Amino acid sequence: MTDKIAYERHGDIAVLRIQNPPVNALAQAVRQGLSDAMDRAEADTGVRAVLIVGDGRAFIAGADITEFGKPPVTPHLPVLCNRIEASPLLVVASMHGVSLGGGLEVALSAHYRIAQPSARVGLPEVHLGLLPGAGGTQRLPRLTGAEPAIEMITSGRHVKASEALEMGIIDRVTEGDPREVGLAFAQELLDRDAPRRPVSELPGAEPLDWDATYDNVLKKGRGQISPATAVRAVQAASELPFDAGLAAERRMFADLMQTDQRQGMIHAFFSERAVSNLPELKGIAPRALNAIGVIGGGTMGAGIATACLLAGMSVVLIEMSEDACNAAGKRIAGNLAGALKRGKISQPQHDALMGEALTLSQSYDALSDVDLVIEAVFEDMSVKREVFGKLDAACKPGCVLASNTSYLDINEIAAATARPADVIGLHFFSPAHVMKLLEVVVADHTEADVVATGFALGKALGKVSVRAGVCDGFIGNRILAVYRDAANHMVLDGATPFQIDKALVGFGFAMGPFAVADLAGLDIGWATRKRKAPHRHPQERVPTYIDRLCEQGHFGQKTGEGYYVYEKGKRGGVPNPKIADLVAAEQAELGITPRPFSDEEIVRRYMCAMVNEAARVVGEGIARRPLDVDMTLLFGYGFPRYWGGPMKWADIQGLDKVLADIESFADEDAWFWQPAPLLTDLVAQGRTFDDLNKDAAK
Ligand code: T1G
Repeated sequence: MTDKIAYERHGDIAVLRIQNPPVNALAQAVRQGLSDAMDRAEADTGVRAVLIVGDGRAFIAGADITEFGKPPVTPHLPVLCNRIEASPLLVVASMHGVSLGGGLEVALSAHYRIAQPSARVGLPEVHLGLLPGAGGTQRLPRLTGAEPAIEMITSGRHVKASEALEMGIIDRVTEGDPREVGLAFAQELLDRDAPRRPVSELPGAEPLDWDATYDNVLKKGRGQISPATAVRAVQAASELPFDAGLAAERRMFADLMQTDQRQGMIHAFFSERAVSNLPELKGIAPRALNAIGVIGGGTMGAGIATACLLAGMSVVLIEMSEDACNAAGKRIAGNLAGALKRGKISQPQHDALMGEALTLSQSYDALSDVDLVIEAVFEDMSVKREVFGKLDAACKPGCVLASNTSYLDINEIAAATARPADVIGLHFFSPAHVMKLLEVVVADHTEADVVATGFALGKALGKVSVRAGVCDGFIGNRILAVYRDAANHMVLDGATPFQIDKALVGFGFAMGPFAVADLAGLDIGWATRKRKAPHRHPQERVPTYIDRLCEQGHFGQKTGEGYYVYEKGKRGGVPNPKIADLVAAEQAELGITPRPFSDEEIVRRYMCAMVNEAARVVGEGIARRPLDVDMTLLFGYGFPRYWGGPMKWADIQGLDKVLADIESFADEDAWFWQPAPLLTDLVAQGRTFDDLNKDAAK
């Protein structure tokens, strides 16, 4: 018997308590312990029922994800679930906190289930590039029917106890200590001689139009395969006897385990949890974060204020005039109305946030008591320095002074104050109350507890916070500029912006770079090209055809015309016919003979440019670890999660192949395609980006 399961005898009931903190993951020792404890209960004279319950904050959060990719060890979970279900004793599961994946599958192998009102159940395996592999796709539809099961499995969502009761997944919802309510329920079942109810013996799921369902789920997955594969597994629960269905599920699970997507999504799972855990911040207490100041009430300022209000902080927002204050108030009201509509907040919460929690003012004196202030004014260094000078005078000692700049030098901004140690960059992404990414930009003099305060704010706002060093564009925008350049070069050489967008949507991005440029506004790129022109390297290729469009006042979606033409009230745009002529004119001017590009080559060049610049960013220490880059691109730049991020993608491709491609591209443009030293070194050492993540975790 392992120490992961505590065995207690309580009258006719054997209680099996799972003890594997923090979330009772079904590691080998837990599975072995459960199997042994079932044997013990069946051999324990007088025992008529078994109660399975979890210690700590959850029933079971699923299989132990850290075991994936390693050789599987017995007892295998599907076998254990069948063993539990087949027990001659009555088996009851008492669930609290989360019962996810293999955790819910263990509960479904019990004959009765009781749960706390706050409990949540789910089969989120698709978020790991997998499907439920211990009978979940066979037992759940037998309880809920095929459609609710497919919705639950392909969405991977956590279902509240009240809804799970309605769906027939659980039999009772009762408040109280999980062990006590479980014992009372089991005793009641024994007292009324309730029968064992193996779910596997229930009739299979009703038939559906499986191909249509499969195609629909595949389309929604935008290239992710696990949800669609799960449809085929539920189909087996409808068309095959239980054991055959279980075998089919097992085959599909094993196939998905071998996929790149499984690697990518598990990498994303652990990286999302590791990215904000910086060794150097261990034991460093953040400063207070009750009252927040925001300078500037434009889209970003209003979004940041909204995020802080939604996190329960009071906000003082400063604007230059009364009209501007009112406009900021309206933007925030609009954001909060949206949150109310999406059910993120209740009406009373909405009204409270629109009430005393928000102060709009034109005077910096109103900032005298805030703990942290975030500047979100126009992206101009002299304006920023002027604002920070005022903040230095107005804010209390110990107040953290943060800038939301998306590329300007934080050191230069900090130098406008007498307290550079209190200055940090907090780079939000638009819309700031929705986008999960927060770049915490650490300047030369930034104090460690100020960095800790930046991460604490990120956690409080529900953000994925990434530490970044100071350079033009920090992590995300710096890398974006380079892969965007690679796309522009391909346009000059013969690919159309529309083919490039289609190829990258095929790769898994929600939108291609040119559609994104139209969404963000072409004037931003235009301003950046103008800003960088004086320092441009003579060999740098920068297309000018799009400047022609900007000169005509066409800035994308906001003006109705950009790379695409947008009809009012219609989603998406149609390719702008003017682009081809503008490009052809520039090609003629530059003496370029356009050539065809395959979608594969487009994706390859785009990704190689991204990975190469990312390797520079890690090599220079702007990003601490490759996983920091991966999380930045996933949560701020729409990178498809099932690849795990560009660095994980590169590891999966093989860094030697990525380097070889870059070196071959350099034949045409040696200046742009200079291999990053870190990439060359890793290939020479036969190491991967993941090896660097592991080194950093030591
Ligand atoms: N395995 C291993 N470690 C896990 C884990 C798991 N299943 N779940 C959480 N952890 C670790 C996590 O890495 C972190 O570690 C700590 O626990 C706290 O987690 C056959 C194939 C449960 C909702 O997908 O969604 O069953 O960083 O920081 O925000 O069909 O964790 O502290 O070192 O996330 O409160 C299916 C995954 C598995 C659930 C808690 N289960 N976990 O969230 O804390 S596949 C899942 C979660 C499966 C079978 C299949 C969340 C949570 P560290 P945390 P949290």
